[in-house]
Amino acid sequence: MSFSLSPEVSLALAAGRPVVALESTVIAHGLPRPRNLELARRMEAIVRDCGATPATIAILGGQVKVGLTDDELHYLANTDGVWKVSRRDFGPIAARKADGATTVAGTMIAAAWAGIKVFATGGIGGVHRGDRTDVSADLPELARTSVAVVCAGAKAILDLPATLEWLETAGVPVIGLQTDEFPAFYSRSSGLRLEARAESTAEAAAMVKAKWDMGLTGGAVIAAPIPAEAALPADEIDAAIDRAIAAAEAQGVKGKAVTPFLLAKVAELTGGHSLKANIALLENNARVAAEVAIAL
Ligand code: PSU
Ligand code: MN
Repeated sequence: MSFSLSPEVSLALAAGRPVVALESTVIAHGLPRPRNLELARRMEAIVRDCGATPATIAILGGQVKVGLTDDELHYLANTDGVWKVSRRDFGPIAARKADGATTVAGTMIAAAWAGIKVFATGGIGGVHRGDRTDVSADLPELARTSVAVVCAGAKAILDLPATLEWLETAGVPVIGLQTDEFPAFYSRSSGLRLEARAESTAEAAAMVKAKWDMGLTGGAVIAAPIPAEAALPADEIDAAIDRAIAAAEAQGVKGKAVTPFLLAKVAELTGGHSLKANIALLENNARVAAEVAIAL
């Protein structure tokens, strides 16, 4: 079996205690060193402080690990050449016995295998603005795999209206946590209306549970806006995103390299403001996800 649980996660699941899955692409490809390792440790600590067990997911030597040791987190955060693993990559990476960081889609697959229902990330992937044929594998995964994903919306580098339309067609509920709008990752509002608003993490959990209790499979998006004090003004971030997308097109950046390239470019163009915002929303999402896992 090429999936394995850490002893801590295994015990928590066996005892029916709440567990929160955490992804590793944000560690290996989404944030610069050494902020990536600090953030990974911080998210685990927040989940623990809230009373749930964190399960960071990655692939080491071809083995899918659900729950990492601190040494493993350190390795992942500081090693070059770690694969970015989405659904299509599981077979090749297992056969090659390589190391990989899981995306939202990849993390959902491993969480579902382990029986973990809630997962915290920064922002889900979606339909890209520059090239609309570039649709993140996160979207079809949300349609098929029964895990609730807590995020601050889709990354603002994306085409947010097209991403929401995709989710609607695929039947994925998008639940706004104390908001009627789809949050825009670095800022709290996008102007895009959501139909499902939850007043609390308990209500968001109830909406997801009701879906699954009715026999409807597939995931859900729980969208928590970035905390107000960390949000960036829309005009500052929009200008940086436009320039980042133009740079990606000019340099011919393609495929799975697009998202890491844009995130790094936006961080550079905002003088690190976007990085600060990204870390604040990730920490907030860890707390929200722990509350949802406890309520479930
Ligand atoms: N959110 C972040 N930082 C990230 C990502 C999301 O704040 O690095 C990652 C997630 O792992 C997501 C991936 O699944 O980007 C999407 O990549 P792509 O667009 O290539 O599907
Ligand atoms: Mn893509």
